[in-house]
Amino acid sequence: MTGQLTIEDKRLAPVAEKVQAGGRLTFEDGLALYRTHDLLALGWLANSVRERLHGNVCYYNINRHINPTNVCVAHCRLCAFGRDPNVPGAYTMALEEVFRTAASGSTEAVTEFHIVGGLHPDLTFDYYLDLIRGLKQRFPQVHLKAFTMVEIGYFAKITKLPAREVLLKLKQAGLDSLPGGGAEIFHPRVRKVICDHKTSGQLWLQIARTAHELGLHSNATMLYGHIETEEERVDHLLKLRALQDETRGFVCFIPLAFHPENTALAHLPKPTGFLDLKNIAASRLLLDNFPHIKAYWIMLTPRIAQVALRFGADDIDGTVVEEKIYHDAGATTAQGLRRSELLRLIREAGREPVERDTLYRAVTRTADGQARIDTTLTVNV
Ligand code: V47
Repeated sequence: MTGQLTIEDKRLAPVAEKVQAGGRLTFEDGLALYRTHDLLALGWLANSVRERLHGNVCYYNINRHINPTNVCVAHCRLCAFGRDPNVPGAYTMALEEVFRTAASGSTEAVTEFHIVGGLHPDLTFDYYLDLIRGLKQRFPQVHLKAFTMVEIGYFAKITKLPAREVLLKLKQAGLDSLPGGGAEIFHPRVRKVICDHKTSGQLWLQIARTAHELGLHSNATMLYGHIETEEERVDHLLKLRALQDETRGFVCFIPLAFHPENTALAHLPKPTGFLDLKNIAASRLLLDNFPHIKAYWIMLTPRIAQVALRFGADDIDGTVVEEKIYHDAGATTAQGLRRSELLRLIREAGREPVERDTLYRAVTRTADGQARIDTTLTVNV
């Protein structure tokens, strides 16, 4: 493999040797990945790991996002989605509306609902339990990936229950796994500026640990391209890697590009395509114990997400149907994509599309479009 790799940046050479020998990268190696401009060498290395793990397969899913409320007490500077109650644009769905929304907008049977929302000052924890129960009752075949660690921390606060109890109650109600949002950058210097009142990085990790201990898988994210340093990115990734060594509960990592429009950080420049691909590649190389790296097309744009499939990513996410968080922050991508469009992106990149469920089990479709999940497969770690 070395023969095919031309390294322009000599600082990458020892890192490349380590990667090719299957070794674990250090903090300093991580900095070298972020500091290089030799994007092709970086991408080649990440692609070699991606192909070692997943061959030519690229995963996608048929999913639907649901955001029950945008009312939020956190007022994060990074966010354009949250609203105060009773201001123009603020909304909170009654449960029947959530159930109606869940059933709407998809042309074929979804296998996942991705449910996240604001930290609402008045909704009780029962609202969320009833939401999960109601969805499970109406859509028993759909995987419920709901509530970030930040929302779980907030439910613990309003109920005065330990996070473990909150998670257990949600699990009993029908919660299947948790999405990866709210992680941002764990370092307190950054959190103080971009999401001052949010769950700390340490608590985010602790809640993820607890969820994994209870048998709930989760994803993880990192929000990049705002005020964070390269050191803070590497620190974030290595904290995730350390927790994954303990629990093996993370399924997928999603680097999220910051969209500044309509946020209190609107003066910051937008992240570039170069930085997007660097983050995909660096995370594939540093997170050696994460099974999957997702190129979330909504935030990367389908164009960059497609290229990312050759820079370390093995997943392009899904149909989504209705995205609000990025679109409130000025995303110009579509709110959803049809399966045929995802297939085109994947095939044109020379990858073999495989429909998956949330836990990366292969999905086949019956003649009438219903999903059949291959339950003999476990999470592909
Ligand atoms: O936690 C909020 C980010 C996240 C902005 O688990 C912003 O499969 C950029 O976590 N610009 C929510 N980002 C999205 C998320 C996610 C997305 C897709 C798949 C999965 C998964 C998880 O979006 C938030 C925050 O980090 N965010 N505002 C913004 N202005």
